[in-house]
Amino acid sequence: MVSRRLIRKNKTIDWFSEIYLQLLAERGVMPIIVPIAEATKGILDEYLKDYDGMLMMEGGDIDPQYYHENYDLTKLDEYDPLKDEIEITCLRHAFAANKPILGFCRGVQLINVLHGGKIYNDVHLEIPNPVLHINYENYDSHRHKVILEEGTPLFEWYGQKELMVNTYHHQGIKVLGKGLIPMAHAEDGLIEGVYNPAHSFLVGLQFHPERMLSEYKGNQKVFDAFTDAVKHR
Ligand SMILES: [Mn+2]
Repeated sequence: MVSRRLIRKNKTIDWFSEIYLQLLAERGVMPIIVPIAEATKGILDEYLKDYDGMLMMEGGDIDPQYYHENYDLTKLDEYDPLKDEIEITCLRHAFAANKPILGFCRGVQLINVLHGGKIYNDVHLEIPNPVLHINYENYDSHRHKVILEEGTPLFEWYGQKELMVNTYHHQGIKVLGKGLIPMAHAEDGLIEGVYNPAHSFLVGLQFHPERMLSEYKGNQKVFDAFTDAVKHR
């Protein structure tokens, strides 16, 4: 898991959504957080020799160079080339080593890029008649519908065809990467969940089960499935 650098009260802080730490620790998995620091690059290879799985969380926009598009970098939100570089190094390693991978929000977008897919720079501008994917006034209470695909791990975990999910993203999967299977989509057609059946465990969700834990039993099952894969390697 890689941290996120934010400016708070004019100071740079390394931030991490602590609910992930709790959910993993509750399942007997000790999370290790990789800091966004220049020096991390020099020691990353050593640490990538011994780990059991990779969780990629939310964050700012991915540099479009990683999906071969030219875009005005000044238009990106929270552009952090060092975070991009560190996360993509980690993900490529976990992918090549067939280690369990779970991604949320930016994490699913990174997974898509890893598979050669492309990203919408702004879903609300580029998708015709988009549903609201982010409510800037209130991230936590926002919900929109997703429709699950039967026969996928996501459907197995939730056991129902439709969910109302918490999302807060302005980017999203535009062209699905090779080898990824869609598991859920919003009513505007945007893919909100993917997996790669050829990998030991590789799941990406655009929505946030960790922020709506009391609403569906399936939310916990997402983390059960990931940590089971991590522990049984
Ligand atoms: Mn959404």
